[in-house]
Amino acid sequence: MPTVSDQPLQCAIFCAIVDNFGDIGVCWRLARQLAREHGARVTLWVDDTAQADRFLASQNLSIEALAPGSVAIRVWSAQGTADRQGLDEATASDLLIEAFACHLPQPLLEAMGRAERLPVWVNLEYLSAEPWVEEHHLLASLVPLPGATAGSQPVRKTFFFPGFTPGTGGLLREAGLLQRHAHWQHDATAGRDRLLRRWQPQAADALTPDTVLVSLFSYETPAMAGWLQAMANDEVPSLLLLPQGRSLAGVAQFLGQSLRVGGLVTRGALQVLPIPFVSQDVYDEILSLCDFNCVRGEDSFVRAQWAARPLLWHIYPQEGRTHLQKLEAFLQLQKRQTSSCDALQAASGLALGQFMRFWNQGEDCGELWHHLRPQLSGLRERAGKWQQHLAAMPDLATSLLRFCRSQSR
Ligand code: TRH
Repeated sequence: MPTVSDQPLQCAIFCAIVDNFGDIGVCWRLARQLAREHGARVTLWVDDTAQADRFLASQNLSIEALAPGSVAIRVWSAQGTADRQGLDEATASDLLIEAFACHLPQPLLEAMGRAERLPVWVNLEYLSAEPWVEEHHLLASLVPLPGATAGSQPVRKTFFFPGFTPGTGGLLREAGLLQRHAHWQHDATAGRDRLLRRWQPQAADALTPDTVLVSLFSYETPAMAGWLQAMANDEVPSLLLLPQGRSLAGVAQFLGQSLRVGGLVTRGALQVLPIPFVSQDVYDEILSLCDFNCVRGEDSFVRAQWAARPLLWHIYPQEGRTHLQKLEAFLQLQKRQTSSCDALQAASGLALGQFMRFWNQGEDCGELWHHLRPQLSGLRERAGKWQQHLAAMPDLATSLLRFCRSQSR
């Protein structure tokens, strides 16, 4: 049985980087919070150092420069870890997190089979608002370890689901995050000015009080052109912040020209400002200061909810269009939870839901945007209520540690 003493909690997180930055983005955020707020010694095991390096560079970090005693980043593969010591350390941890069902390497399972004391072993699942998540959260499977001594019992691996309701593990939310948003939003005009001057003073100078500030971090979709055209045709100006990534090609195609960071492009009432891929902390500030955020995958989607601003979720496309069910589950849950909103806010919530369905099915959203854009202030209030509702639940890192302690003696 695992034990957790007064010593700092030792935690190993195994992350397989499938694509993009979502897997490492979530694991890094969790690792950092466990270390900073809970004093844990965390090793984040990644299977792709090149991608990890790229991600850390975007966070102005490098593997070598990580503060000793907080989070260490090391490499694993299906063959195990670089040396035996790595396997021993992971086996000796108090909490072993297998992120997104990444399948621990066989040599580690064998080392666990030989160990006298085992960590609390958790499979951290993907985020979903589907109702079955509550039923599956904290279910365990019994895993027979290879090479375990005769008569030894299979080991419990617990499925830990992030989620939006108290019956789940909650969402990643570090201490002070909501206060930071409140601070940024307190004087949003000055904040926007400061933010834009980082990349293009001209964009800051052109900003008017009625400019709709939008951020776009999506996957490729044919829905994009109609939305951009609607902003270009609108009677109020929009400024689109476009971080480097997969949205770029679609916007460039719409504009009919190549784009470079800091190069402001104007089409009618729409201005487009390509910006660098910034650190997670600066990205939070962008989400906070924009009137509307298009986000994707898992982590940016969660961060936009903490920013309490209306969002468009470009959900990670899955085979068999199961992602559309996930989108619907989220929309329905949000509708139920914000039922105390007044009739206007409720109606604007429905319009936003429709916009997300169209976007995720690659349909033209232009007309919908004309209808939606004037409702942004009502949607903002609704997003604020949703943020408060979510913040009343324990955050994911705290829930994980509570679970770990409940399993220890
Ligand atoms: O990158 P994503 O699409 O990630 C994922 C992965 O594709 C994964 O395989 C899939 O399973 C999952 O989605 C559902 O989107 P996500 O989750 O939003 O991750 C992006 C990360 O990048 C997030 O941590 C925020 C961060 N980010 C920055 O640090 N700077 C930036 O400028 C931007 C735009 C994002």
